[in-house]
Amino acid sequence: NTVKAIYPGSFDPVTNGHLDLIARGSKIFDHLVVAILRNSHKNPLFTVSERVEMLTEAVAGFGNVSVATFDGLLVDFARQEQAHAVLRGIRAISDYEYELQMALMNRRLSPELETIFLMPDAKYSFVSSRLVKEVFELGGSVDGLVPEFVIERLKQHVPGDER
Ligand code: COD
Repeated sequence: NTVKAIYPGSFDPVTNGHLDLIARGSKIFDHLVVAILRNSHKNPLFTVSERVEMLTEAVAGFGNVSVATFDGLLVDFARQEQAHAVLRGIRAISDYEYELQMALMNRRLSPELETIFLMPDAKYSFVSSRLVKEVFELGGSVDGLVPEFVIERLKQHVPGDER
């Protein structure tokens, strides 16, 4: 009996907080699928293919982690993948309310699919894709918060960046 989980998100871009969660998830589940939402209402900085490339590079060291994209409802994608669980991260109390709403809505849509929450190492509890982008765009350092190759990609997206 193998247990498969989906770790869904925007990953715009992947951060070391996401990777901390992926590392924890890869130890618990037999297979973990990191799934990037395609049709987000958010206005992303990176295209879906750039996010796939970055995540693929980031998870290359894990034998049981793959990268996919999905459209539409997460529960439909999970069913299609024959996944047993959804993995989500809780950084602070502020994440909890939104995560609880989604988990309970997903349970209503697909009662067998469990949402499992893990918390990252405390040193990543303040890291978000949104703040990484904002700090970088305003000239601040994001060293240690995202993989090196993400910093290289961020440089390509900020016009005239001399770093
Ligand atoms: N440390 C640990 N975990 C973290 C960190 C960190 N520093 N940063 C983020 N995380 C966690 C987040 O808490 C989240 O669990 C996950 O990593 C991904 O984060 P994001 O921000 O990339 O992803 P979101 O929150 O934008 O993803 C939202 C979904 C794509 C999952 C959601 O919109 C969805 O399922 N959409 C599909 C349509 C659908 O089914 N809608 C109904 C939902 S009830």
